[in-house]
Amino acid sequence: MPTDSATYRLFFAVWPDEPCARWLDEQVEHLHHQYGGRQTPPRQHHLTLAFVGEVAHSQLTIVEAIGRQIAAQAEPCRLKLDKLAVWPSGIGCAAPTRTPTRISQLASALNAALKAQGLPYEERRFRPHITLLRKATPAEDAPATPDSFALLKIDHLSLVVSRLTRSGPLYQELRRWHLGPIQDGS
Ligand code: 2AM
Repeated sequence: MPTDSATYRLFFAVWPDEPCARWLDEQVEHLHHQYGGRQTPPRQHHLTLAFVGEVAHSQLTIVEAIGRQIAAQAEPCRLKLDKLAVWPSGIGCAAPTRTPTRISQLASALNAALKAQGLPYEERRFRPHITLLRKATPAEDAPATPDSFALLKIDHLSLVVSRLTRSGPLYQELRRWHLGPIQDGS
């Protein structure tokens, strides 16, 4: 049972559907073979739209209200994942060559709403990616362009809590809203 002093490490994200998740699983294998590192466990791949950070239990309802409102104002779209990268930070990821404006706007709207409510928000430029590896060894040779791509359906918004454990972060979806006008009163 949460107490008033409990804090939650939160972020807003989108989860891949089955075909996209399978494509990501294949790419993890390629990338891991070449760059090593720790693989993101299966079923934990996600696209972070806005990282919130630590918030108090009492602020949870405000974050939920932001998610519900922004999701209702957004329109579904798709993100074409067509490249792999290994960043100097050791993150190996799948990413889009091009980011549709709707997705950048969704990320900006979330961050602006968090800021307006005095909540923590991400100030760094939005760089859409799905983390596949951590602690990978970057090399001079960038990963080859995959011979296929996946379409990530941006049709919902999830509020996720991240719990740091000894074996890495564990993610739990707290809420999920469909993008577009509210239909079921949720
Ligand atoms: P990453 O995979 O590139 O680390 C949960 O930690 C999710 O929030 C991850 O997708 C993580 O991205 C993302 N994230 C974005 N900004 C973060 C930050 N400042 N600290 C931790 N995670 C962050």
